[in-house]
Amino acid sequence: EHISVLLDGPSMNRAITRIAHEIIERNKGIDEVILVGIKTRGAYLAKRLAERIETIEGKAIRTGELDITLYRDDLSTKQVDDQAQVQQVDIEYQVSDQKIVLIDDVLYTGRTVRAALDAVMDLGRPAQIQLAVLVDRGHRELPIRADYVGKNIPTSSAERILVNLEETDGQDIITIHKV
Ligand code: 3GP
Ligand code: 5GP
Ligand code: MG
Repeated sequence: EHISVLLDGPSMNRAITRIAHEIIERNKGIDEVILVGIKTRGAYLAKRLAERIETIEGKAIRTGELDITLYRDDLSTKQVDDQAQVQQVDIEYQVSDQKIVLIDDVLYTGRTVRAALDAVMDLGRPAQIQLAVLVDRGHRELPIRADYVGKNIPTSSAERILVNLEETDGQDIITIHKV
């Protein structure tokens, strides 16, 4: 099987540092910002972004987590039937009037993010919801886009992006695979 490396550890590290700076700049600081990671790897990325932002700004940033599972209906070729379901909401802060930055590893159809938007808006009325992803692989099925992108990687539907993080997989590396 042919495997290509899309992002090695140092490149991933630089992308996360850049996004940390972009989040601070766009929001004119972080006082009203809450980072919300989508489990599993999005939550670890949120923690890394929080650490970096805290180092740059010299103060704490609030974080939370969402657990969202995507059910793909294998019997149907109609992807319209896919359901992204929120399993758990772990945001201990009031979201009203705050700027929520959703964070995920890969953005694909947009269905996971749509479910995340619902879950956040069920908690109150945020001032803004923004989206940060490490990889945008294209193939959106909904009108959703990311505000912060580590790397745009055009893919075919038959390809998968493998995101390995130190916390979950022992090393930082992103590769692309044909399936
Ligand atoms: P994650 O929870 O860290 O995001 O969905 C379970 C895991 O499978 C995900 O880990 C994700 O990295 C990986 N995965 C690879 N391809 C896909 C895909 O097409 N859809 C989903 N939902 N997950 C995928
Ligand atoms: P979407 O809901 O946008 O179709 O898919 C986003 C979610 O599915 C992300 O949380 C991501 O983890 C996962 N996902 C979709 N495609 C891929 C992929 O090619 N590689 C990985 N690692 N995850 C993917
Ligand atoms: Mg994910």
